[in-house]
Amino acid sequence: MRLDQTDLLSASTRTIAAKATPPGHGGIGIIRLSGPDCLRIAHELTGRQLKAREATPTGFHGRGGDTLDYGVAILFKAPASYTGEDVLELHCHGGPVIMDSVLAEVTALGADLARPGEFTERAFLNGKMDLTQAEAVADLINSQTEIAARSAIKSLVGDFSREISELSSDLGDLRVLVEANIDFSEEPVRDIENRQIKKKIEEFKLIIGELIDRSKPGELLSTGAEVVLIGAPNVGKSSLLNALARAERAIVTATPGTTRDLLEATISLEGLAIRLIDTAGIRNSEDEIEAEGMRRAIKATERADLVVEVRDDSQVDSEDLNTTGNDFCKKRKIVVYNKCDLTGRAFGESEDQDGFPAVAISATTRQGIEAMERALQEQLGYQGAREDTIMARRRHIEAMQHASSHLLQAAVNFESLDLLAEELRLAQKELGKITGETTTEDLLGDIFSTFCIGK
Ligand SMILES: Nc1nc2c(ncn2[C@@H]2O[C@H](COP(=O)(O)OP(=O)(O)OP(=O)(O)O)[C@@H](O)[C@H]2O)c(=O)[nH]1
Ligand SMILES: [Mg+2]
Repeated sequence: MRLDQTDLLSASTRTIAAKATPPGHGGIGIIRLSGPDCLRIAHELTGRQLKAREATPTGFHGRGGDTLDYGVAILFKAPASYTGEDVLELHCHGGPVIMDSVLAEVTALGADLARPGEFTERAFLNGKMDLTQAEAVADLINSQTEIAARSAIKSLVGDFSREISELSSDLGDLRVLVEANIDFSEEPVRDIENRQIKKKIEEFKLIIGELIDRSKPGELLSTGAEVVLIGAPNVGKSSLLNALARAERAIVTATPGTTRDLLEATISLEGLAIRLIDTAGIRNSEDEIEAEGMRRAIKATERADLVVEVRDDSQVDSEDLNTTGNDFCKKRKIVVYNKCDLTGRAFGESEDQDGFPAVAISATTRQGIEAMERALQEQLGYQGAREDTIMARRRHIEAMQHASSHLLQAAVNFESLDLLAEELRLAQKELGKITGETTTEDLLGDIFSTFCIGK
């Protein structure tokens, strides 16, 4: 259900303020306010009556009469603003001391510091955007690759919402047809209508299936993936990280036990951001620092999306990782045979003796690295973003899957019009969760709390 008028009123009684630009030194720093006190605060701070949507060069004055900064103020009158409320932007000089003093003044004049995502939350509550668009704002800000940003923009302008809304509205039409039949249930449902309804349900299932397929790469795009490189000392984990990152990020030496702590590098494979984590080599060691490094390495594999087990192909007798008591086999894993320039093993993708996907490479000559990149994408389930990839989140995909299983139930319960109507209603409700027509306060809290402050 869209939140009703009383919710809107209570949301807008507080005027909120936050820095809208990142901390640090910059040419300009913006403080943004939203809420009913914007006009009054603007007047008290600048001594002027601001005209809407006009950039006004002005001093920002403290209550004691001192000038805190000289900048530009812009007022956006409700409802033509980002949040749908009165919004005031104060463009200051971008230094932390100045920004802090102007923000402190604004709060002394009655504004509250905004919670993370509160501006966008208000935009949602005031009907300026639906929930997928609000989420796309965060995804756009957080996007780590150009392709991720492009997909987020499509969701932001409402492409995904539009597809869901159209589907939901068509589903609504079908419900009307079915429910009309319930009302006249003493009359047998005409065959032709029966066939029509069945056909429609099948169509909806196909459309949702296709939307889910287009969303899956999008989910990975928005979150990125974490891949941990693990293996015995000296097998070439750090060399592999450097080869994949195309930079000398990690120290490489011929001495086993070179890497002690976790080291990260982010790479982009066809728009997918992958956080690679290099780790300390696993072996039996009395060294306290090395032991802590290994503990961290094993911990890193627990939260990783994929483990890459690197083996030295020129040292066939090297200790098997699984004999060290750590069973990495439960994880999604790729085995990498490294140093194949020394052994002559054919470069490229294959399988290891336990059936794990394997790649033969040389981290130093870079042979097999492209096959390695392909294997990473395959094992992460990323087929590359297409023009129509949807920047989806897990909750969107789950809602679509639920809607799809209600449609399946609808088809099963076809003979009972009551059950059929109920399943269609539930399917429509799931779609409503995506755009935020049917949401709980908890869900909204979860979503907006992950935003940055000032957005
Ligand atoms: N010939 C050859 N040597 C390699 C290859 N990859 C790594 N090496 C060498 O193997 C040695 C160890 O490489 P590292 O990348 O430091 O190995 P590591 O697994 O990170 O080692 P630790 O940090 O000690 O666990 C270095 O002397 C590298 O130059 C390769 O593909 N071919
Ligand atoms: Mg290393």
